[in-house]
Amino acid sequence: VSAAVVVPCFNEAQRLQAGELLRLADAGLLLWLVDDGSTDRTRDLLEALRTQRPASVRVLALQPNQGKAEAVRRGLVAALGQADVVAYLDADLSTPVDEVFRLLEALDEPGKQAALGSRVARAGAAIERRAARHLAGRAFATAASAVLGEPFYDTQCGAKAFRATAELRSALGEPFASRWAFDVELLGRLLREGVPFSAFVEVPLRSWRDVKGSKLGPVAMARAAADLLAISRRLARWGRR
Ligand SMILES: Nc1nc2c(ncn2[C@@H]2O[C@H](COP(=O)(O)OP(=O)(O)OP(=O)(O)O)[C@@H](O)[C@H]2O)c(=O)[nH]1
Ligand SMILES: [Mg+2]
Repeated sequence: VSAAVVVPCFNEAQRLQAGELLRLADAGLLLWLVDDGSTDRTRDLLEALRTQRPASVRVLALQPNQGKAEAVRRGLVAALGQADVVAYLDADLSTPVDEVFRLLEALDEPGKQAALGSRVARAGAAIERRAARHLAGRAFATAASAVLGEPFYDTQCGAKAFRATAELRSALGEPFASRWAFDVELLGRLLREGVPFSAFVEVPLRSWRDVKGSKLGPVAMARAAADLLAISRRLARWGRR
C-alpha cells in the first residue's frame, strides 16, 4: 500500500525535526509538507528536505496563511491522487512519527477506512498533557462526539490516516467552514458520505506530549467551541434533507 503523510507547517522553523520527518520518507511514505504562509524560515527548511529526498518529499506552499484546516485539506487533496492511504500529522510531532506507522497498520484491518490517533491517558502509555489542557480537551471531545452522534473518544488529535476513497474525496471537496474544529467537520462529512462508524478505528497512542510553542490559545479554544455549534447545526440541517 502506498501512503502519503501531510504535515501542515506554520512558522515551524524552531520546532521542525527534519531527521524524524525523514524517517517517514525513508520508510517509503510520500511526505507532503505544506508551508502555510510562514513568515519565518519554514519554507527554506521544507525545500531543503525536498532537496534531500526529491523522490519522496513534496512541498506545497500556500500564500498567505490559510489556517491549519485549509493547509491540511489542500495537502490531503494533493496527496489523494498518489496514494492509497493519506494521513496528516502535526509538525511539532506531539504525536511521534512511530505512531503514524501504527495508524497505517490499523487501516490494514478489513473494512477500516479511517484510523484516528487517540490520546487516552492510561497505564502503560506516556500521554503528557498539562492538566488544564487535558480537561479542556476532554470537555471538547465529549461535546464533539455528541455533535457527531457517535462515541469518538478524541476527535482533536493531530494524527489521522484515511483510505483514499471516493467518500474522502467528496468530504474534502470544499473548504471547511470551521478553522479550529475542522477534524470534527471532516469526521462529520465522512459519516454524511455514508462511511459507517464501524469503518473508523481509534488507535490509543503509546506516546503523546504537549510541545511548547503551541499557537492555540484560549481564544482559539473558545472559537473551536463556537465552531462545534455551527457544525452541529450544519449536520442537523443535512440530516433533515
Ligand atoms: N496554529 C496554527 N497552526 C497551523 C496553521 N497552519 C498550519 N498549522 C499547523 O498545525 C499544527 C498544530 O499547531 P500547534 O500550534 O502545534 O497547535 P496545538 O495548540 O499544539 O494544537 P494541538 O496539537 O492540536 O493540541 C502544526 O503543525 C502547525 O504548524 C495556522 O494558521 N495556525
Ligand atoms: Mg501542537
